[in-house]
Formats: sequence, structure tokens, C-alpha cells
Amino acid sequence: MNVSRRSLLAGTGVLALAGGLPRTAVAAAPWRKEGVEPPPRSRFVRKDVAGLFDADTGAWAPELYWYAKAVGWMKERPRTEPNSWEFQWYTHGRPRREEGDPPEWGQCPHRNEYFLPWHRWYLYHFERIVRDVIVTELGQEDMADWALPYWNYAHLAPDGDPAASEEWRRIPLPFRQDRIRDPRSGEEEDNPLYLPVSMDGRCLGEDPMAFDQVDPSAAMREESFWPPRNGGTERAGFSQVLERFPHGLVHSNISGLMGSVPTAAGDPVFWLHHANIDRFWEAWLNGHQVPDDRVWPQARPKHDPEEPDLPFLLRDVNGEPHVLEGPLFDFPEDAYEYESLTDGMGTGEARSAFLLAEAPPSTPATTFTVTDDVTHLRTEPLTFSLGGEVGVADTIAGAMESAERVVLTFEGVRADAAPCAAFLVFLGGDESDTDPAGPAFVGHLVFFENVGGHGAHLDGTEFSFDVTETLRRLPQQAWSRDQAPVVRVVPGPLAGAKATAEADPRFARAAFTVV
Ligand SMILES: [Cu+2]
Repeated sequence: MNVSRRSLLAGTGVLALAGGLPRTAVAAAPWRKEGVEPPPRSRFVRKDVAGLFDADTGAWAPELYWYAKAVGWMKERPRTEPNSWEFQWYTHGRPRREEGDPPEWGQCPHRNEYFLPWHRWYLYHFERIVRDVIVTELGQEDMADWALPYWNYAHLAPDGDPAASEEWRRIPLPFRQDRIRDPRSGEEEDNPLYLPVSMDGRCLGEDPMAFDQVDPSAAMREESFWPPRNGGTERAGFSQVLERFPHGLVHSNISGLMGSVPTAAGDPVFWLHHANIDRFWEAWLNGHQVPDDRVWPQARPKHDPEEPDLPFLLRDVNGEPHVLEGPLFDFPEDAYEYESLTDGMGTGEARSAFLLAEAPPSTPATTFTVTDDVTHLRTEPLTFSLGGEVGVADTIAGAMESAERVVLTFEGVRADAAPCAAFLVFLGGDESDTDPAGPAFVGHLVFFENVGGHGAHLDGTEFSFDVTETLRRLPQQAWSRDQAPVVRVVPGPLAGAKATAEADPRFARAAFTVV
């Protein structure tokens, strides 16, 4: 995507950053798979937001300026109107459930197979509403092809060095400037895309996220959309892995409104994050299938047992109800397209352990407790050693020599508030090794849908990793038949002492299981 300087509007320039954005973008090259019909071209092209502003001058492209103006317009509308900001936000989740809330509110599905298709429809209607506000309410007829930009945080320069793409991993500049300037009158006003760095705004300021926090590679290597339904130790599949890494990781790194389900869609950057999550899915679909036998449920899963039976239900651009029904994965193919389905798709070299759909059943003979004390995660790394406990190391070593698998499970993972960071899990006693690209890395503990009280999973969520390959990769001296592998939990790069203490991220139990 090339934006000439001439077509950029003058921004406020308050946060001029070093290092310009390369003006190259990889051309879209989807649908190369044989026998797959390319979808009809759409006039609505979702573009990389990095091409819509200039980090040096602070200038914005018109698409972003009018997105900001539309958000401002929507924020002025009463929340009972479907094209108001709050109606759209609360459709995802609402800070408080109240008597008389419309049936559309508080429906966003997480941790089930509706996650990706529901958010696709949710963005679809939101995008059309914003476009209508820009064209009809704000009178910008030349914006009739407006489409939602995506935040391409996993972009890598051709040499693959993440240091060269830090700008992509910052919250895009137009969302960090507190003022915007009208390109015609030059008048300044508050920027509706801006939220302050505070617990009610965002935790992430100008710092870039670490690359491992945004890399979709672990999801992209999954072959099935959803695990087969026979339980056991199935891999979690594309949708569940993507939902945690990087979807939940990005939510946690930004935190503030973005850090928990009830408030997330109140941050204008939410929509650009989810456009990128949808784009990952679209790219994955380029070589994979979704199940063809799934349909929308008559009643959506409840966040609260008090809720009545309700379908998944959105409002279209005219305010008319749209009940999601019929085949789960049917979607109008020419609704939009992405500027690129290849740029920012990860390194393809995920070193993390495989996330499992569920923890294997535990029995005294095969389960070894790492800790069953509630463990509070803070900014100090934690080390759990099983020491020379009889049988543990021997059983694990025996499993490695046979065809058995070794699974590391964390139960009751939750926080009271958005903790502004995720936590990394490693195996092996070398405490200096905290490299998420190294052999000791297992995976992340993520806090998003397990945050706070309302609509959250109160018992916390479970993270179950198949660490068999991790154990094989670990250097010989890291564990032995006499010394079970050490488990380490290390705070993510953005963890701050105050936010972490207030949010109290924790888990209830950790254990190895041999299956
Ligand atoms: Cu959601």
C-alpha cells in the first residue's frame, strides 16, 4: 500500500517518531491452492493501518481521519441506537448487566467455535455502520469505499529481524495522539480514537510489544479448525490457539479497556485488532478447511445463568435485526478483502509446545503435581522444582523413551483485573534462559476472558501443553532420571509491579501428566 505524502492529511505531529515506515507491502497472493476458486473481488479493501499514517510527521490518511470522526459521532448517540458507539461496544460485552438491556448486548462468544465466525459478522456490520456514518452523516461521499483498517502487528521486514518492525508492534500512532486537526479548517479537537495510559484506558503506551506476543505461528501450524470431538489429548486446533496466541496476548498487552471481555470493544483499536485476527483466519483458510456440518445454535452460550435463551443477534446498517442462523461458516464472499494475506503471518517457526483441547484425565499413577498452592504471579520469575521426588523423573524419562506424551497443565488461571502483561512458561533449570524462541519455551499464560467477575470464567481457564517435544529439545543437563524438569513462570516484557499487584494474576494448580 502506497500513500503519497500529498494524500496524507496534516496530523498533529505531537509524537514524531524516529524511523519511517517502509512504503513496500507484499501484494496479496491468496487462492494459490489448486482447485480453489478465488472469491469475487470486493471494492472494500481492508488495509494495513501502518500505510495510513506517517510515523515521522504524524500525518494521517483520510480513511483514519474519518474513522476518528465517525467514532466521535457515534459516541454522541444514545446507547439505545444501534449505530451508537455504546450499542456496538455493549453488543460484544458490557461493563454491567442491567435490567432492560437489549437482547443484542453481551453476546461475544469466546472459547468456542463461534469465536471467529461471530466476530467476522460483528465486524461486518460495524464496518458498514461506520461507512454509513462517514458518507451519510458526515457527508463524505468520496469515502463510499471505506473499509476497516487492520493492525498488522506481526509484520516482519524481509530480513525477518523483529527489531526492524517495532513500529508495527506499537499501538498505531493515530490511537496515541490526544488531538486531531481538521484538514480543512486546521481546527484542533479531541481525538475520539485516543485513550490515556491508565487502568481505564490502556496499559500500553509507546512501547512496542515483543514479537513473541504477536506471532501467529503457533496457530498457523494447526491443521484442523477445531479438535475432533473424541476428547483425550487432541490438539486445540487453529481457532483455540489463535484465540489465545496472539488474540488474547494482544488484549492483555494493551489492557485497560482492551484487557477484559466486557470493556474490550470500547477501545477504538479493538476493531483493528479483530480485523487482523480475521485476516489470520482468512489466510489460514487459504490452505485449510472448516467443518461443513456446523450450524449456528438456536440459543447462544450464556455468560450468566440468569440470561434468557437468545440467539446470536446483530443489527445491520439500517438498524434491522440480523439473527445468525444456518450454516456456521456461510459468509458473503465479496463483503471485503484484505490488502495482503501474506504480510505479517508469523515466522512459521513456532517453538512453543502444542496447546491441547483439554487436560488429560489425571490419575495418581500418571499425574505429578508441580504445585497445588494458589500461585500469585508478580514481576519476579518463579521456579518450581519437583526435586528428587521418587518416581516423577523416572516416569517422565520412561515416557520419553516410549510413545507416551508428557503434558503440563495449569488450572484456574485468572486475574481480578487486566494485568497489562502475559506470562511465559519455560522448562529446565537454566534461569537465564527466558528466550521465547529458544528450546526451553513452553507457551504463554494469557489473561483476557478469565479477567474480573462479570461474564468471566470465575474458576479461571486451563492451559494444557504437550511438552514432549520441549523435553526432547532441552539440553541434556536440564533434567534427568534423578531430577524432574524444573518449571519456570516468567513475567512478560511489559509487566509492571503496580498493575500486576492490583490485578493479581494467578493459577490454582500445575501438574505434569503422562499419557
Ligand atoms: Cu470478543
